[in-house]
Amino acid sequence: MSFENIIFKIENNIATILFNRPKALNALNNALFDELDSALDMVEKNTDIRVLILTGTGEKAFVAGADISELSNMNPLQAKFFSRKGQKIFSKIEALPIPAIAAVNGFALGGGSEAALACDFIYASEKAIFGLPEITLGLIPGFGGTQRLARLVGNNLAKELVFTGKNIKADKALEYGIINKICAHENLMDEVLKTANLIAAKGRVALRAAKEVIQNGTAVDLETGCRIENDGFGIAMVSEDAKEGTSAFLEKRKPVFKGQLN
Ligand code: CO8
Repeated sequence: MSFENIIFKIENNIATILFNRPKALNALNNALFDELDSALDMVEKNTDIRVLILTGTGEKAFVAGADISELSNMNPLQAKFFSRKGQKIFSKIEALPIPAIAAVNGFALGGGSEAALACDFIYASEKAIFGLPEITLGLIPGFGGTQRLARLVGNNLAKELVFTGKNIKADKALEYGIINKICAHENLMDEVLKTANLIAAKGRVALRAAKEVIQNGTAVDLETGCRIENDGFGIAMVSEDAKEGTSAFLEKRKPVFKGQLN
C-alpha cells in the first residue's frame, strides 16, 4: 500500500512512521488517520518488527494538531466521529504488542501531543514544543489527551495545561515527567534509534508481557497489579525466548531471541 500523508519504513526490525504533511505542519486529517490506521495494522501483523518510532517530517513539527481547516468544516456529529476515530487509532498505538517511541522533533500541539502521549515514552528535540491549545479554539482535547495527560502528570497539572492551553518547551515537559529525554535537535533520531536498537535486541514475548503488565497493572490496585505481573511473568517464562535467554547466560554468549509465541 502506498501512502501520501505518512511515510512508513522498516529497517533492522524497527518500523518508523513519519507524519508527512509538512506544509500543514503535519496536521492530522481524515486521510492521514486512515493511512496511520493501515500502517499500524501492518506493524501489528509483522512479527519481525520489535519497536515502532513515530516522528514528523520537516524541520518544524512533529504534529501541530488536528487539521483546523478540515475540523472547521465538520458538523458536530462529524466532529464527534473524527474525535472517536483519533481516540481509537491512538489506543491502537498504546495497545501494540511492541514498544512505541515518540521522537518529537518540533511542535507537538493538540493532537500532536496526544499522539506522543499514546506512545510508551517520548524523546524530544531541544526545539520541541508541547501543548494542548484546544481551549484557545473553544474546544477541548479530543484524542485521549485529557485522560492520558492526567494519568501521567496528575489531575492538577493536567488541568492547568488544558485550562490555559499554554505551550511548554522541552525542559518543562521533562520536569513534568511528560518526556524521558531531551536531545540535541540534530541527534534526536540517532538517540531514539540507539534506545530502539537496545529494545529490539530483547525478546518479543517478554517485551509484550512487560508492556501489558505495566499498562494494565498500574490501572488497578497494587495487589491486583502484582497478580497481573505474575501472569505476565508466567507467560514470559514459558517462551522460547526465556529458554534462549537463560541458556545464553549460562553458556556465556549473546542470546538470539526469535520472539516465537510458544
Ligand atoms: N491545522 C491546519 N493547518 C495548520 C495547523 C493545524 N493544526 N497548524 C499549522 N497549520 C498550517 C498553517 O495554517 C500554515 O499554513 P499556510 O502556510 O497555508 O498558511 C502552515 O501550517 C504553517 O503554519 P504557521 O505559518 O502558523 O507557522 P508558525 O511557525 O508561524 O506557527 C504554530 C506554528 C505555532 C504551530 C501555528 O501554526 C499554530 O498555532 N498552529 C495551530 C496549533 C493548534 O491550535 N493545534 C491544535 C489543533 S486542535 C486539535 O488538535 C484538536 C484535537 C482533538 C480534535 C477532536 C476532533 C473533533
